[in-house]
This record gives sequence, structure tokens and C-alpha cells, in this order.
Amino acid sequence: MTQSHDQVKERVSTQKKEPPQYKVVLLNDDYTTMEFVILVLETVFDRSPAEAYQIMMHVHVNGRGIAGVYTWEVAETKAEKVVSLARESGFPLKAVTEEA
Ligand code: TYC
Repeated sequence: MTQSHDQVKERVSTQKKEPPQYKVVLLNDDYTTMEFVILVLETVFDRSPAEAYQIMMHVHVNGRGIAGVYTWEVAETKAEKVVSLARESGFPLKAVTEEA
């Protein structure tokens, strides 16, 4: 880009657009233990024990629930982490990302 000294653009607006946000949604199943889901919520999503219990129960009762909301890369990485931890432990737990 070439600009002479008197054509330098100045930033007129300080209002920057927020990056889009993505939900990591946990899905219920009949085989993953409640303890494992709580562990995942505490370790991958930095939830307190009380929050983790509430989210796990919400998913258990309603079929799905939001573990957290992040930028795209972070959401994808956390969803992959959930699935890899679950598979290592032999659980079918699923996590998907959705635009928030
Ligand atoms: N429904 C499972 C059980 O009764 C517990 C569970 C909760 C599994 C949330 C997955 O995302 C989940 N053991």
C-alpha cells in the first residue's frame, strides 16, 4: 500500500465488531457416567463443581446443554478435547459446536 504523508487514514470509529461466538453443546447419552461429564466440565470448561453438576443435570434431563461460549477456534478445540477424553475412557459422550 502506498500513501503520501497527507493521505494517511485515521481511525474514525473506536467501535470494533466483536468476533462471532460459538457454543459448545454437550449431548446426553445413556452410557457416559455423570461423574465423567462433571470432570470434563470442570477440567475443559473451567466450571466450578456446582456449575458442572448443574450443567450435567441439565443435559441429562433435557438431552443437550451449553458447556460454554467461545471464539470459533477455542470452541472447536474444546469440543475435540471432550471427544478425545471420552474415547480414551471408553465413553460415547458427544460435543458439538454451534454459532451462538
Ligand atoms: N445420562 C447419563 C447417565 O445417566 C449422564 C450424562 C449426562 C451423559 C450428560 C452425557 O452429556 C451427558 N449416566
